[in-house]
Amino acid sequence: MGLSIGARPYPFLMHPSRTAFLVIDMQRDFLEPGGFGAALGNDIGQLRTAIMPIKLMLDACRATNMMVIHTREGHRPDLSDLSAAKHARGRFATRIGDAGPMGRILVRGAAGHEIIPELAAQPGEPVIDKPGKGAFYATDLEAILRGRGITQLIIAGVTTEVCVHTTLREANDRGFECLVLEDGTASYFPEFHRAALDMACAQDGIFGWVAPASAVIAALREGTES
Ligand code: C5J
Repeated sequence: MGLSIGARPYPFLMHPSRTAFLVIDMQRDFLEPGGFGAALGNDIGQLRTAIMPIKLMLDACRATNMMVIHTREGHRPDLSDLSAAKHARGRFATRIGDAGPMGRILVRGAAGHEIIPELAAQPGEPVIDKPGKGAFYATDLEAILRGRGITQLIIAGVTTEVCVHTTLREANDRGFECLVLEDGTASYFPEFHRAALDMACAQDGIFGWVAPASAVIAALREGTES
């Protein structure tokens, strides 16, 4: 029994009561001017295409009581959970922990660390603060998912080839079935976005499935288990 979703490389059988919608790092620091993404020289406009598909998916999950979890990449104010290697990466003037227009970059409590207002978490939706790229590294995400009996993840957020892909791989190795939303993810580099999605479902689903948000939303709305 389950809901059949048209996906690559073949239909995904979703069981909503065992599925969580995992929204990765839709933070002001990545999507708004003056944040970490912009400080690294990226065109933040590339990421904003993911906002509406995620919003529609959030609406559908909330209407059908499907579990929603958000993540935020960032660090403690004393930066004790920031490795020297991550801190030193890149050769830009502004680094993690430095002051920016939205407060200290990628630091918990700063305005830039918050989820963009359009996609803010609702009461009861866990928000996982993660110091790494993967959402399972140094977090209690796995315990929360296991505690709720979750076996399937619909993954969205930014960026496709960095935090989304790292999380997809971590989840895959932990035995979760994963579907990535192709229009609910985005990259500063469109060619990386396309390649990351192709990599996710190559070899008959090496890491999982890929589908547009509309396919998942239609199945959820229809709700007819096959
Ligand atoms: C990056 C992320 N790209 N959330 N973080 O540094 O993908």
